[in-house]
Amino acid sequence: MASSGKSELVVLANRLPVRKVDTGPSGDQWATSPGGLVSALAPILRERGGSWVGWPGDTGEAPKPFTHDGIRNVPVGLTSGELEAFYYGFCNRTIWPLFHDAVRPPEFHRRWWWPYVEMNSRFASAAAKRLSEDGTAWVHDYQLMLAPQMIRMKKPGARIGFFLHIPWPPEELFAQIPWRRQIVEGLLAADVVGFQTKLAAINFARAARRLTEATGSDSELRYRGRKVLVRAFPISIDTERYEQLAESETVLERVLSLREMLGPERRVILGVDRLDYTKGIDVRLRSFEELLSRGTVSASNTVFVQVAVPSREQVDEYTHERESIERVVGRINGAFTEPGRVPVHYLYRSLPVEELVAYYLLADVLMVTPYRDGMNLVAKEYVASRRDGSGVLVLSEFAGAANELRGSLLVNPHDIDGMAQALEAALHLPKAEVGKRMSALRRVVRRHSVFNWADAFLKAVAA
Ligand code: GDG
Repeated sequence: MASSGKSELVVLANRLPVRKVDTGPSGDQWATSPGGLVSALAPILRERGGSWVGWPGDTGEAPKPFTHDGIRNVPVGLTSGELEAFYYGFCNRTIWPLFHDAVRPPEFHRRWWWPYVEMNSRFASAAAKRLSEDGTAWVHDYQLMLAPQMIRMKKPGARIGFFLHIPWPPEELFAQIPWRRQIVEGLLAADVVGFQTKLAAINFARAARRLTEATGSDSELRYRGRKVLVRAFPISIDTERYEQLAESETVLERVLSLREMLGPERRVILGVDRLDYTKGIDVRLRSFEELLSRGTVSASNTVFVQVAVPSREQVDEYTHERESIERVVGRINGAFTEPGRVPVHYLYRSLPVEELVAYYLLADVLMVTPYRDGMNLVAKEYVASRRDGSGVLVLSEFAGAANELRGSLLVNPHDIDGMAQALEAALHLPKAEVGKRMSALRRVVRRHSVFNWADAFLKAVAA
């Protein structure tokens, strides 16, 4: 912390890195939220006396700034109306579908846009108040695309970095949004605009040249006399943590008991996703159904475990998606269950991380088949957990992770036959081939952790 009480580094993200676990007579009790981003940024923030600006997770008046585990948390409040319009509306019914190739039609409403502007301004003001004159602000994700410009206005001498966790859509799609120019201008005030993939970076640079007076190349734009670096910084995971979990006693014991319960003779296919219509859960299950109906696999020799973590249940498209997935699960289990052997185990809940890793270890095949995904960390976590070099990853060519994880079996998630074929191939891949592919995958994930990612991003912002 600088002597002025200001921070050299301020992170802005939709959520704080903590969640409230209790409110007692001694005040609110907080616990650090699990997740790669928090583990990567926490040590950097602690070292630099940094602050994290974010929403604490419930509506109403925001608590005063507080320090938890060595990090200064600066809560930004949202009323329930703002949550509805800003978060469930503009963020999750306009931007989210539009930026994921419009797999659901995005909705454009002026009544959602203004709360988006207002919330960005609230986050930016809270950050600017904390930030030293030449400090660094690191803004995260699609909820805060106007914040870089708003911070720049208050702190012209600051270094500002923005990282988008989701894809940036092709030019023709992005051009649909009525507020396209404001969004691009919001981002161009940053010194570095980072994306998961090169394609996303190129899409952004094209939009910037088309919609604003920005000039320059796909990797470096000039805008109002400043240089803006536009680059891919593929995010990763805390690789060591998954490697350690994968050899912990709790996890290994759980693997044994789950194997016993699922049927030791059965091959296990796994899917793990937030229940989101971008993740392609339905078509993935239908490709398994295809193999069951052809008799290639049966409930007695194969089981599909699908973990679907509840997400954005207030948005209609998510309830529809859930209903549609549950119909497919019911249909498959109705048609193919054999006494004591259910083909699809569907878990609509979040699991403790030890349980999750136990499933990673049980799975002969992991299917990650989103229609579009910024990166997909589940794929990388699976690879990190497979220390013995076994396991096959079936991966959508439309996930950012496909650029790096070349040892996977790549599929088009819209193609049921192609996916059924890939799944069958995955189940029958010769052992040597499995080992070769997994060791190629493990080299990538071990070489590049979320710590390297954060380091590379902050170095680029400081340059
Ligand atoms: C966005 C982008 C990008 C899942 N189920 C459980 C559980 N998880 C954890 C996984 C993983 C995380 O949630 C999901 O991350 P993904 O990357 O797969 O997907 P999104 O949530 O859509 O994330 C994405 C990411 O941001 C980072 O930039 O990769 O493209 O859409 O870490 O392990 N964790 C626990 N129990 C579960 O049941 N404990």
